[in-house]
Amino acid sequence: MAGPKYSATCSAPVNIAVIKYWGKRDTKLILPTNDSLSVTLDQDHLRSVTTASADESYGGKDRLWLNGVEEEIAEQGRLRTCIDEMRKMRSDKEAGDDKLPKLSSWPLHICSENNFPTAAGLASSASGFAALIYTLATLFGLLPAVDNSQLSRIARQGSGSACRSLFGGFVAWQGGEKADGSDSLAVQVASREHWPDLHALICVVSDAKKGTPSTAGMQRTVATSPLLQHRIKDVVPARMKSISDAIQRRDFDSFAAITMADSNNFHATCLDTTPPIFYMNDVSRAIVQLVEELNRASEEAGKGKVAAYTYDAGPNAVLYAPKENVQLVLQLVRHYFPNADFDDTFNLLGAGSGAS
Ligand code: 2P0
Repeated sequence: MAGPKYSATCSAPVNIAVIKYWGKRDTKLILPTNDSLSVTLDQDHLRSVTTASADESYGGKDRLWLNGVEEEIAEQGRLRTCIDEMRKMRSDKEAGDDKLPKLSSWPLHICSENNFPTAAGLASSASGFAALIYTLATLFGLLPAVDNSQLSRIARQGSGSACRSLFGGFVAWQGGEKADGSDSLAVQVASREHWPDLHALICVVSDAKKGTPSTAGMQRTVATSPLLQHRIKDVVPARMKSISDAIQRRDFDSFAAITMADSNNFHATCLDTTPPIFYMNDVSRAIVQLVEELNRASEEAGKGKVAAYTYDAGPNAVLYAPKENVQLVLQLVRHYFPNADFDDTFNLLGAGSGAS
């Protein structure tokens, strides 16, 4: 039997924030309490690949398979919102050209897969929603008239961090001020090619599922943490500017100092939450000490920082380092943590170009 006439396959990589998103001012539209900034990783290593097809013969409803298993598309859910928004864009396009096939009125079949084990404890919602939105934009023939920032506004409603995976390189999510979310979108700060020397290492400290899911955890922080208010008003705005400047200058020392400070500030707000949220474990903290010690010794010898650590809503360490330091960092981490499971360490040489 012939396949569907209209289908598209695209992929999007994972991104790792250096200025963290933590907190929503609107939970339905997914509008953040602060701006954030991330590095999009290499397409070859950690990415979601999505195929979407539209066909009149599919019958009543849209269907979704995640890593081969069919999932329910909840009526009030985020996925429904994303599909509806993309369909509306297609329907507007069809309204302006009656020769276009009416894809907007046909059911969709969507299959999404990650090329990394979900058990690795690495967030897949960012790459997953970015891949979904880019694939639907391709299927519906919306590109390039609709640009990636416009698409990021929709990906954001799937999962906040997903808006940043539409772009490669260094990406800011401008939180925006408007209540309708129209100014809450991602922009590229610098391309990957701007700073090819910067590399990322992911150390899988634990592949256990995290205790507090981010969506629930961040709203508990919004509701109870006085420190978060300080972070939103006084800490993040200055850091967004200084880390963007550091990226423009390819200044690793400043980039590393801000990245580590922001990771620590984010985990401090988690600890300041009632009841407190713990994402880092003893191994995570020992890696912090190792990197701090490496940097101190290097700076004492008149050289720059060797690496920077950052931790998301889990114990796994992401280390950023100039290429020349990657092997040293990898060797030291393996040497000092021989019993930890670093077999899953991803050596990310290079970073990708966003959704494609
Ligand atoms: C980030 N994280 O900036 C931060 C750092 C975790 C720690 O974005 O509720 O999965 O889907 O918008 O995007 C995790 O939050 O949350 C996250 P939702 P998301 O990468």
